[in-house]
Amino acid sequence: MKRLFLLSLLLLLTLAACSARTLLVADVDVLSFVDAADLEGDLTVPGSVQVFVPDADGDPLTPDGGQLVDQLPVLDALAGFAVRVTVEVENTGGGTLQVAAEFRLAPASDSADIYDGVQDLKLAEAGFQLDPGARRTITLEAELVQGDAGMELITQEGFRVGMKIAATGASSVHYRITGFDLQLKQRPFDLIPSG
Ligand SMILES: [Ca+2]
Repeated sequence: MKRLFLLSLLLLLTLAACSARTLLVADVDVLSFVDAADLEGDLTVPGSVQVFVPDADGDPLTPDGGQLVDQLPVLDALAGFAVRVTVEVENTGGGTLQVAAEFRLAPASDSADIYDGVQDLKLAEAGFQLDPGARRTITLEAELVQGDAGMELITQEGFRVGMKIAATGASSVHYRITGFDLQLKQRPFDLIPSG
């Protein structure tokens, strides 16, 4: 898995008005850093199957450290964090499936498992029934501001993100991550070097 370096993101900083305050916003397209092979796959569902993406340990069916986002010079004083992930799922078999998905945030040190509730945090989840032949897009969204649980997980050492997609039933499913966008927000004052 490629590591996600954000030093160049300083070039991408754009001014944005937010609630009458000016924030510097770094937009990160995580998909552009993830190997294409990690973005989609097929699962046979004999009962219950879970897939963890992006994959960090060579087996998408086992929990791992997800995607490390590091080298974060803009995070001296983070004012906000937002994420929006879209995953397309299609029931390619003959049985009805129950599908559930969740998005997790973890500190850089949580390298073994960002899905076990130790150090990490679930920021968003969704679930629904998927009939044979049906296709649906899951959207997972979350936004954090200063003081929210989870903001302390994002430090100069970086942070980790990932998704768990679970399917239950007797069928098969094709999944594809179609969007994975992060926003890191900081007040301009915080960017002034302290010397
Ligand atoms: Ca963990």
